Amino acid sequence: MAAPAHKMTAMPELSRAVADWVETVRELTQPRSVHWIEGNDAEARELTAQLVRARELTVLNAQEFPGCHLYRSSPNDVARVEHLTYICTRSQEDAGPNNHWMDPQQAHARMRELFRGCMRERTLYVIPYCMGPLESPMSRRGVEITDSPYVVLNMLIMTRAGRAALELIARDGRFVKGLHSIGELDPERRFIMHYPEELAIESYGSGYGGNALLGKKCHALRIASWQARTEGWLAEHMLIVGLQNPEGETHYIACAFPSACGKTNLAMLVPPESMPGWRVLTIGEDIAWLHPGPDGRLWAINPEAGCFGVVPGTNPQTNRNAYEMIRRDTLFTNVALTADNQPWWEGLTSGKPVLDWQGRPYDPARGPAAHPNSRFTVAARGNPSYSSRMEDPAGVPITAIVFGGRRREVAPLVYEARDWRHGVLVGASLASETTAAAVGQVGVVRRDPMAMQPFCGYNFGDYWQHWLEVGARLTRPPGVFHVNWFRRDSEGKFLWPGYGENLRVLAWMLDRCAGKAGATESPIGRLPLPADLNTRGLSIRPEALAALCSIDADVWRRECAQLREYLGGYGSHLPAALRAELEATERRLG
Ligand code: GTP
Ligand code: SPV
Ligand code: MN
Repeated sequence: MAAPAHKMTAMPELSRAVADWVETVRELTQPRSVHWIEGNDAEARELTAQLVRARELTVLNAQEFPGCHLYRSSPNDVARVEHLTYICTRSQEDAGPNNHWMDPQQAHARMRELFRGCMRERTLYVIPYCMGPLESPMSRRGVEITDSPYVVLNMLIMTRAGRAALELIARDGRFVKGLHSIGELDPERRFIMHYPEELAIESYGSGYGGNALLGKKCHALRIASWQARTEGWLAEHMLIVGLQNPEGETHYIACAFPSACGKTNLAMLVPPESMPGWRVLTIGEDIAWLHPGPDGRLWAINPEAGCFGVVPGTNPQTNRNAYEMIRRDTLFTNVALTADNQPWWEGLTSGKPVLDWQGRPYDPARGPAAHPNSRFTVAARGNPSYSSRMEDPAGVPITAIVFGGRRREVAPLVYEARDWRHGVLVGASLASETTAAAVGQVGVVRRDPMAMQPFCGYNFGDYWQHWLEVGARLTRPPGVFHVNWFRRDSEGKFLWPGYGENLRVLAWMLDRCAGKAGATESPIGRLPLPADLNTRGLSIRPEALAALCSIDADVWRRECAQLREYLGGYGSHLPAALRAELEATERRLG
């Protein structure tokens, strides 16, 4: 991406629009200096060295974890803050009951007071970035201004950032303006504001991932979902993965699971030994932008360039690819440390923590050693199952869409929607136990339609209508499925082994899409019988498998009643077709 230094123009000269905006922000925030991010390796190395000197980053054991660093956040800034995240549209109805709303003028006024003079003694960084391959017509650009060098390092990994992105902005003229300051890291002075009508974001008071890396959830989901609605595409909280079967045929699927419910792991799944010949090609692991193509299929790109993944639970048995990926050039946030400076987290089967995620001597009485939402930031290319199709400007065609939640009961291992319209209801019905990815209680079931509850930038009622309309334009729509890897027995143990074994379920889906595998009609959709799944080499009790492949009609009647009440909250915005689909399901349940 870097051009030879002697040929470079000063970056502000590339785009007047960006330079003017930076100047306005400089006057408001009063930084000591302004640094335009070029996006080359030397710059990243220098920023890293600077943070190491300032003791904000710790260099990890260079033999075992070469190029890796640890960052410890403020203990009160470890997750997304949904209660402080707002969609600021002129009309509250456009934001919908699914979002916190504030009047845009009121929000701007409030944020202006927080931002005033907030960068004194700090450097203001300008990060031009591109979401999606530089050459793709589906890509979109933005500029993040931040006073956090940690955020800069993350954005350099997570997006295509720097001069090349700014050149595209100069050509195209349009960009999302994202203003971020860590402020005082005071939870009482923290807001994440979105202005979809202005293509603008203002974030203050947090340095954590989704609150602060503005290209990610703020731009690529909340703002992009709004744009996607007006332009006829979809911006979704989905992984994208290619599955090559032993015959050499590859199909791509996109899966929407809520935060910390298995997208990264599925996107880089390691096939079980008893399924030889299968290959996994990772395209994306958190966000997908989906466009109807001229061939009537749905085409997907991954707007990101890296992964910001959950650390706990990662080990060579659960996911060898993930474990190998994070052993070099990785930025760890809030993990524990061993005596010889290796990162440590719950779920590792070797090593032992001496310092916890806050840098205190580890004391099990104070809770886990690594924060449950500790994260790794690493380039997508470091993944052993990385596929260069990720750089394809046309994206990849999608054969199946999979929704999934974390449900200890109710939802079976897998079921198939009857068609796209029913699939939209299945997506809208998604519910999942909350996780440590957001501040708040963990483990309570909440509705999380399409895994987008925290991320949809507009009224869910209008969003479901948009899904129906996108589907109507597809002559070869993907099959739609629902999965649950997280069913438990009465002792609280997972019924399904998960991880690599999930490929058995995915293989069934692809066979269904090809019209090959068997299935049984049920009131909620089509389920496999245990015999329809490839269970060769799988160690599972037959009763467990039978339980996973069945539904309890009473429980589902209750589930439908709850869904009906929830959907009713969207009033006249709820598409009639969804109400009709729900009624049909209720009739089938009797
Ligand atoms: P976000 O980055 O928050 O959007 O999360 P994600 O959906 O990418 O979740 P991720 O793959 O990081 O998984 C979150 C947690 O679930 C980790 O602790 C994983 O070890 C665990 N997990 C992932 N897949 C499975 C599975 O198939 N079964 C079980 N039991 N746990 C899983
Ligand atoms: C999630 O919470 O869904 C994440 C992490 O992927 S964050 O970037 O913080 O949104
Ligand atoms: Mn996510």
